[in-house]
Amino acid sequence: MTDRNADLFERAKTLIPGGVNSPVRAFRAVGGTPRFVQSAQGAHFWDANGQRYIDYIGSWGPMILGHGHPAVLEAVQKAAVDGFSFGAPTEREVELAEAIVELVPSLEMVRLVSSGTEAGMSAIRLARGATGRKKIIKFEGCYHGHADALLVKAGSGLATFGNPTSAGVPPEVVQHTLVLAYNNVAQLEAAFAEHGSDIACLMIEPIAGNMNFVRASVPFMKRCRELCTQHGALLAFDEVMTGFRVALGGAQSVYAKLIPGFEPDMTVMGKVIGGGMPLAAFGGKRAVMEQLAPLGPVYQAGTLSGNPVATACGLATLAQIRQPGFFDALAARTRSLVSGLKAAADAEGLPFCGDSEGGMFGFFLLPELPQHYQAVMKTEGAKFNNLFHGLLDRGVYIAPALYEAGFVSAAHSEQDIAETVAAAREVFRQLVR
Ligand code: KE4
Repeated sequence: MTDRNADLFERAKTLIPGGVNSPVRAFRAVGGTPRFVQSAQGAHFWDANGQRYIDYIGSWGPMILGHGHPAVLEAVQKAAVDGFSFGAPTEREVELAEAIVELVPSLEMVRLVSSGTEAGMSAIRLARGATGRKKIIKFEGCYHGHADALLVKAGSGLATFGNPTSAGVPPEVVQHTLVLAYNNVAQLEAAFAEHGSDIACLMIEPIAGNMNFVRASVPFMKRCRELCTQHGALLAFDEVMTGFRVALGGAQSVYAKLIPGFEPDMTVMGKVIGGGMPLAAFGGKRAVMEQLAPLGPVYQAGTLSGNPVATACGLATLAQIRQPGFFDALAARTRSLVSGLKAAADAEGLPFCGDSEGGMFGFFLLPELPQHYQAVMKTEGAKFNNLFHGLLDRGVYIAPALYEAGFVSAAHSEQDIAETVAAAREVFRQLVR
């Protein structure tokens, strides 16, 4: 029997670099042949061979309701009939801005764009324009999209100005990007002591899903807030992954419960906000946001920004997740997955630790939860790759890279969780041999 995934991958590779339109999809970290998705429904998708998988990627976060939710499908179909794109303002953009500002109290205004990268890039430009400052702080292991200024890795000794992680990014472009270790208060304080008056913003993933799942500690997050306030820098939360995913109010609502009065100055959003369609956003206080064109001097624009079909998809998705009890149920289902995996790993004597918040989870084949990037990378890559393929062979699709988070949707049933845990137990048993 031919393997249509392999055939499609060979065809794709002659026309599309690496055969994919986003690198992580190529399975290069884990090896093997990517699964070409033919269709999806609920918590499952079917590949080009008709094989079913339980989907724990969900398009890397957007599909929080599961694939093909009827209310969302109906909203998108109706919007499409009314028009795909106008390049002119629409009522739904106002409705979506109202919903976002209502659900994320730190925001007074938002600007809709088409991708998380575009939102993050624009937020950085706005922070620099609004403060008149050049430097930005990011953390090793956090990913904020592929804008040049953010494609930096820590210098040789951390807390140096970044070195480009990508060819094509001139060192001059990243010379003002300071890369610090996540959860390292001493480095943070030293950076502000030295550069505080020239720092435009500190951008952080509050729960770092691009390190699989690493929480910013409360003391660390408190100091980020205090030092930004003290030095007049903007605290920018990159909630592209955590926004409307870990809680209705995003990760900032989680930290507001732990740190009285906490809120960021700016927020970058994406993924869930578009429900699977190309839609992202960035927002903040009015005084900062009104620096944006056409009002202010900071230019930012987009042909498909606030696209009428995408805003319909986002609004229909938000309408579902704001239903009473939605996040309680989702968080409980996600916790049951992580605790089931932990029990299975313990039963087989495999080092394993996991964590979750709302519908986002992560786990490590390590004895304890890592607090920063260097610790995350202590995971044995080969062991993770064997786990990935063992699960894939059993119809369970997790992220094809150890540094990526996982996502549970409202469509994942107790049976899906039970099947996943049973499959994992078999694979764990093989891993410890
Ligand atoms: P996009 O440009 O891919 O829409 O968003 C960039 C981005 C920004 N900020 C955070 C915290 C993100 O996680 C992302 C994108 N996430 C990756 C998965 N880690 C998307 C998957 C991919 O690159 O194909």
